[in-house]
Amino acid sequence: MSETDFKLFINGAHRPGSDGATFANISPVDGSVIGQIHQATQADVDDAVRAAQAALTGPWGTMARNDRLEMLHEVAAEIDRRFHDFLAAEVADTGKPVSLASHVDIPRGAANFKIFADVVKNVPSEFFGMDVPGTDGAINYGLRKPKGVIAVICPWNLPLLLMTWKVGPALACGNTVIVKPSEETPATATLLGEVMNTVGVPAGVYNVVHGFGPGATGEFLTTHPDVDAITFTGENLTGEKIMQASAVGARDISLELGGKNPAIVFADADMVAAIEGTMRSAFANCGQVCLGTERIYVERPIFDEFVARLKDSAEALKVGRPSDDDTDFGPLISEEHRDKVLGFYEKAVTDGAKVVTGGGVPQLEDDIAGGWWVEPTIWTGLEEDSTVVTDEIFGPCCHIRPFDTEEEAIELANDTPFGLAAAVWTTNASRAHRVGAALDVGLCWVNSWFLRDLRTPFGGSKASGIGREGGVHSLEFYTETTNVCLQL
Ligand code: NAD
Ligand code: 6OD
Repeated sequence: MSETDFKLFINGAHRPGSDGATFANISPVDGSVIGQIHQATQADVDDAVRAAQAALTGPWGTMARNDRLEMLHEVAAEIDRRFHDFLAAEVADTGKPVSLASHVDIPRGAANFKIFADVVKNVPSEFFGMDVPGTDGAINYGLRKPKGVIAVICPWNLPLLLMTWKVGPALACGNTVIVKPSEETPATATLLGEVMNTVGVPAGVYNVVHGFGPGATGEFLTTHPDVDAITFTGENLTGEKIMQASAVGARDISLELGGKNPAIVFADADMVAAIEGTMRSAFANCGQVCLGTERIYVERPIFDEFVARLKDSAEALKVGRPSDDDTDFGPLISEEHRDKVLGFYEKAVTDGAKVVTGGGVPQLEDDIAGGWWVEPTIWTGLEEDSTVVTDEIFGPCCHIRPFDTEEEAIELANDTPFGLAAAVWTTNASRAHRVGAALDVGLCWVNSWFLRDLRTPFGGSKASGIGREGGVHSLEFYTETTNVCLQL
């Protein structure tokens, strides 16, 4: 892949879009153009779907399962071998610090292939013996078959991690995929095409179509009648549109959507751990993590200390060039997103917030001052009905409010249409179990955050999504089960 040219990857080959249209890939760090992205037309999407269908009945569909799973281990090994290419591509697209991408994004990109190859190998299907009077009985067993051609629609915040989180299990289950990366982050999906070819994954198994969403590549893909299932990560309104598209033909869908995630910090918490964990959950990836904390409820006796310590830690974050080893805070993804986040920073002030720290744009050296930077920001004093406290901002900011009782904290945390993730900080084990069970979320971390075991169910409750992926739950989504009932 040339660094400045992000082509489609269809049927095993990188190629431009059929009408030659491209658009610019902009660096979040300084606003410069880092490349041209080739845009897929309806005809290109049709080609990709045809290639994916052909691969299902061709060498991929007929390959022995163990050979297929072994091949996915080789994909992981090749990502590891080209670690620095993936790292450079991800950092250039997103502006995230190398210190983060080298520990989270790229290793998970490889792990998503290995772990799901092993899940498919090791998870048994169902079996029921059955009494049938007057006979020797019957046996029932479940056969898992690939669902077919899967459309994988991805966001920009963790491009390789979130794409392979779906492509890994989809391929392990024997499907073929067409990936539509975010228009902001085309690079690692494009690069993965090279890996597939190096390893010998048959043409048509992994395809990439670049472009925008509504009325463009994304919609061409999700409305394509020969796509058998759609897995989507992104914003709620986009998810609703894609769900409408999936209704045509009654195609299966998995939705991983937004959140407005709470953290609850009890007075008995380990303060050092709670501050360290909340620093990550509020500010990692410049706050652009769907699981991130934007509402913090702190038990009143430790409220002032918690706010003061979080402020000191936020002010100690090293904002700067992603390539500097000591940088731990990068820019937002785009100018549009920066304007949205700064709009919330203004709204917080209008709504009467006390700005504990941040609230603006940091002073940076001239060569990077043109990027999409904002300050890590902490507020107190807002009412719970302020849109700053109710709406997903997806930026490096949080509101902190005191509480007096466990019941009050649970009620505040649950008072949202979202239900993605929560973090609870306490050293009281009974309380940890009690609160973990009472929170209406798909994921509840206690004394931790974003600690991932890929065998566990992952997804959102309420408006934060439909379905679970991870471990056996991914197998449920990426396969069709046939029950074979055999009279003995
Ligand atoms: P987005 O919804 O704007 O875009 C996601 C993808 O959908 C992009 O590839 C886009 O081109 C495509 N798209 C947009 N409209 C489309 C349409 N009509 N048809 C088909 N495709 C379409 O989301 P984003 O801004 O890229 O990502 C940020 C959002 O993602 C946040 O809300 C965040 O919470 C959410 N997110 C959720 C999870 C999770 O696991 N629950 C993980 C990461 C991000
Ligand atoms: O860790 C994962 O598998 C996952 N899907 C993380 C999502 C992060 C959201 O930004």
